[in-house]
Amino acid sequence: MDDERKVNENSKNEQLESFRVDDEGKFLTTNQGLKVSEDEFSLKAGERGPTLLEDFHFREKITHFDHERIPERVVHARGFAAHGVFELYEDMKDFTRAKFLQDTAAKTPVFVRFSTVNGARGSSDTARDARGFATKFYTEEGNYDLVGNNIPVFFIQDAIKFPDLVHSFKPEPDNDIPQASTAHDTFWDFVANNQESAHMIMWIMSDRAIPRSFRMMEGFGVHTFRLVNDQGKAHFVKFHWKPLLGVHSLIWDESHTLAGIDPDFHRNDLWHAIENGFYPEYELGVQILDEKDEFNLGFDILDATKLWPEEVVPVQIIGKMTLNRNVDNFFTETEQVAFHLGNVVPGIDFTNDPLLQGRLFSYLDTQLIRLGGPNFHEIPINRPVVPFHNNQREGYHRQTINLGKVSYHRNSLAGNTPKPASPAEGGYETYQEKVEGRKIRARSDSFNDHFSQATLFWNSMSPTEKKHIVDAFSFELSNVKSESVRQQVVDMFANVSLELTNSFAQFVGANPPTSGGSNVTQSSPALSMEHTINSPKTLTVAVIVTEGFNGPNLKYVLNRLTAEGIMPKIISEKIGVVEGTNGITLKAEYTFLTAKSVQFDSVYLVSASNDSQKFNQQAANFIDQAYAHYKPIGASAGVKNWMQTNNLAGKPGVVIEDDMVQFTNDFITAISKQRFWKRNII
Ligand code: HDE
Repeated sequence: MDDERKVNENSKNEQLESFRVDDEGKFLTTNQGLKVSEDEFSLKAGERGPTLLEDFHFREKITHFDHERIPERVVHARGFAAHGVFELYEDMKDFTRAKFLQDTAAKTPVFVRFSTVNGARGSSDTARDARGFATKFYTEEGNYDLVGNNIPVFFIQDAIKFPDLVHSFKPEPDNDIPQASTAHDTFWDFVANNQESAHMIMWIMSDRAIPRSFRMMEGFGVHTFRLVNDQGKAHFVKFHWKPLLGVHSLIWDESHTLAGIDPDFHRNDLWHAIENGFYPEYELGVQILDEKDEFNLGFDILDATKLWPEEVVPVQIIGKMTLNRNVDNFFTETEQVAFHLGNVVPGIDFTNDPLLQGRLFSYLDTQLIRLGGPNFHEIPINRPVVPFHNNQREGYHRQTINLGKVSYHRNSLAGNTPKPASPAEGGYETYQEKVEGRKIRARSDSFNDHFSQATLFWNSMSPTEKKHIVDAFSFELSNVKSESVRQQVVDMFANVSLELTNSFAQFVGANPPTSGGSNVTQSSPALSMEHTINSPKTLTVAVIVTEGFNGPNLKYVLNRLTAEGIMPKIISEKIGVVEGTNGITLKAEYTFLTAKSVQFDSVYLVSASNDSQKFNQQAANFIDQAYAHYKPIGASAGVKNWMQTNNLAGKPGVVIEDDMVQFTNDFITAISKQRFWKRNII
């Protein structure tokens, strides 16, 4: 009776294979397969005459073009995605029936789409914003979607407020300004008047909202979900993705500059990492809570503005996801992928989190308008890798050719099939949570503490992270025109920390708060990025060279850097071959016209130009900027004097060659460290 449900790592790829078309070397045809003899000139009555309506080829080509856009996502419009595989470390049978969380030999195909939330499809990658982190697992029991963000909490507690939140942060409706930015009146007006947002705002003002790379950020399911095992026993669960490269961020000045010179910064980063075989890896973690502890954490676990501190409920690492293949086509895969929280498999269930409940409605509804009808599950990227059978028929763009006459249940003509499966046969069974209550539009009192965890977050930050949060508040509020809104925000965040508000109130033209302060003294070290993994892998070095560089020395350094997984990028006077000593040559990919310091993690000055003052000045500017952004700087022996004259020698994170081996070791260590906050920068 049952269908073939074996899934392996290649299942999705094999399924997509049948939809791939390679046009190269083929004759041009219409969509009807007719070979076309002319594609540059429309059909006319005479060489200078009017175009004829009869020109079916012209009409087909233009009509298709006119319809080439679909609505962008209301939120998360700008995104980038990749294929990969999920492997389980540990059998989770005690907690869940989900087969892909039981079989440690299984390799489940996945598709992940990262996104910004606020900006339009063409906006910049590096805007200050939460990042979407949506994963579709193509499992043998159907698709499971974990639609998360890189921040573990959310702005609001009840989905009914989502349109209000989004209207407030999107560009203002009278002039459609500003793009992809929360630094404007309506957003901060929303914040001050919806104080449940306090905790999320602390994350948004922190460096988490300007990630260095999609490969270097965490992911969170945000809501409390349920895992249910074979015996029907349930546990509460929070999902985490932990990047093996650690969690790293840009700094605000960089992200601003990048928005102009490389708006595709994160796309480029992910695409090239995968193309170069540096596959991004994230471990899947779960925080599991026994049902009897539902009320023991000191806050309501149904409230999406709360996280479970890792020191209280440890994160258990259970598997790993590796992204190992770029898409073949952005539109058909990244743009058309349709995530939905309601895509679950047996053993994963929901809770009454009112934000989650609302999302269960919204995602399906959104796809109907975006993808033009109810058959979007047939689009290749959305198809499960196992067959689907039901009595749904017809609708726009239906592709399945269902056989037979019967499309209803119950029936006798088809032996009453397709038929529901019992749980033992793999049927999804909703967890039988006991629910009773009066119909009421209200929020539980247990959702009313909006500030304690915002303070917990603040207390957990390092001095550098705190400074960045203060700077972010100062920047955002300085862009708010309404004096009253600025004051309201200061007064609101006084409840989080007076240290915080006193540090920025005066800069934003507001009065320091007259009351406030918090009694919360706890911190959660896991929240600080200072304690993350530092690895040199996949970090970039801008290598500045001119003709006549010391060939053997540079070759040695570059070999060592690449052996560590570091990616050197050569910058010179012109692109193409640069000749060094001993017949050693390099290929420059960039000049100062096409490369700016903000695009690289570190810089290595190898040689200066003997005959170009301009080149030397540009190199100096490049290094100044890297220095101001606290980045590692390496210098070869040949430019030692130059480094000394420019006052760079001896500064934190500045490594100058004396001994080649020692220099290389120190430079690699500096690159792994990424930032040298001890520099005295005004
Ligand atoms: Fe979403 N969200 N969301 N969201 N969300 C959408 O669905 C919505 C929320 C998230 O790469 C939309 O297909 C409501 C939290 C991601 O395609 C829409 C609420 C979290 C993505 C929608 C939330 C998310 C979306 C727009 C409040 C983190 C991009 C396009 C209850 C856990 C998925 C679409 C992709 C996309 C609704 C809140 C994550 C409108 C109503 C909390 C990663 O349906």
